[in-house]
Amino acid sequence: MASTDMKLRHILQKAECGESLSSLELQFLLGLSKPDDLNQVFKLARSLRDRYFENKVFLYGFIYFSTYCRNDCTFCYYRKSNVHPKRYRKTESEVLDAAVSAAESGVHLIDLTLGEDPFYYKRYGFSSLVDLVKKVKMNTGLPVMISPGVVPEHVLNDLSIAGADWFACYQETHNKELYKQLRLKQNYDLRFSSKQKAMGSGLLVEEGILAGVGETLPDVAESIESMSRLGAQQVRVMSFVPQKGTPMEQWQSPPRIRELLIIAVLRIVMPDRLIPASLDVDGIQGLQGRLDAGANVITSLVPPKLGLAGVAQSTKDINEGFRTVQGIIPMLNQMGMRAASLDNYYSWIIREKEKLRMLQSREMRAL
Ligand code: SAM
Ligand code: MD0
Ligand code: SF4
Repeated sequence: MASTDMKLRHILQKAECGESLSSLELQFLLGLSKPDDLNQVFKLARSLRDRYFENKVFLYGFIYFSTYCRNDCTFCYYRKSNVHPKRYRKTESEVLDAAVSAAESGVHLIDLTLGEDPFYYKRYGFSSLVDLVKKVKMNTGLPVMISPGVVPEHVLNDLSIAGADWFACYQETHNKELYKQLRLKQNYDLRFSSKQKAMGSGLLVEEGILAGVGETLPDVAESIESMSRLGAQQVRVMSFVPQKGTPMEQWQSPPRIRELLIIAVLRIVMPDRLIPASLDVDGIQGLQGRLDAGANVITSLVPPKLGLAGVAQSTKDINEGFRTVQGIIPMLNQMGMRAASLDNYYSWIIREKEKLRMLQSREMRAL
């Protein structure tokens, strides 16, 4: 047997037994390209996922309710200086209608997302955000994720008290030099520590990276290790999609195998974490590949016809109703998978919050 085959087999065996992998081993996996090798990695990723989650996936409804932003991220369509996007800020009752409609369609969670909209950073702005979370939770009875960008610590606390379950905030890369080129004039450490603070407030955290923005394989390995050290409950990767009117407009979107391999390696390193297959990159077309790579959450389901946008794909598949529970169920079933029950999802969240509390009290005692 060739020595790279032996090496691959050895690494996958270690991973299967729950042994941790070195950075070089992660890089080796991330650098594979032969179809047969890739299939072995995906197969292990799926079997680890099934060990913890069987064939059940969680479904997240996405509500991008304000597309105003004070930041100028080079990769993002909604960066402040881009003149192309339609800017909107949905009213409270519009958000509630969208959330209820998503809940009725069968999603397990409502993800309330916004740009760093100056409206919320002004006096009393954050209290209206906190209020919105409370009302979405009351009106839908569902777990809520909030993706507001970096907010002050007391706001994280208030959001948690108001009933938010998750704080999502993606570092994009854990290479500080690269970060500087992506999130212009945004403090790396502040963004990273907001996630630790969120956990301190009892919130579950989603961390994530972009693929195809100039990162190297050692960068990706470093990111995966960083996400694992952070202890994020949900970890994601999304392929960069070039956006009109931005400095990265002329870049190419990376070959999808890169994102798929990263999903698989995330699953191998963090087998019991939630890992999204986002519909925001390739729409419904890209779903099967991502689930086959080991993802167990479908995100960016958007209620159609309400004038709501996606992020990386601002309109793709939305009004056609493909980014809905109904739109994806046939494909799930074809793959032998199914939507989890809401009870399944609630139990997972409750268990993770309990772990978080135990960790916190242990840390307090150690002080
Ligand atoms: N404004 C908040 C923030 O930046 O944290 C919330 C929005 S956040 C959910 C938007 C995320 O979508 C980014 O963190 C990035 O990972 C992803 N994203 C944005 N533009 C993208 C693009 N062009 N291609 C792929 N992913 C993109
Ligand atoms: C997604 N478009 O799930 C959404 C977004 C924000 N928490 C998530 C990037 O792909
Ligand atoms: Fe604003 Fe978020 Fe886009 Fe950056 S990624 S420009 S913070 S909406």
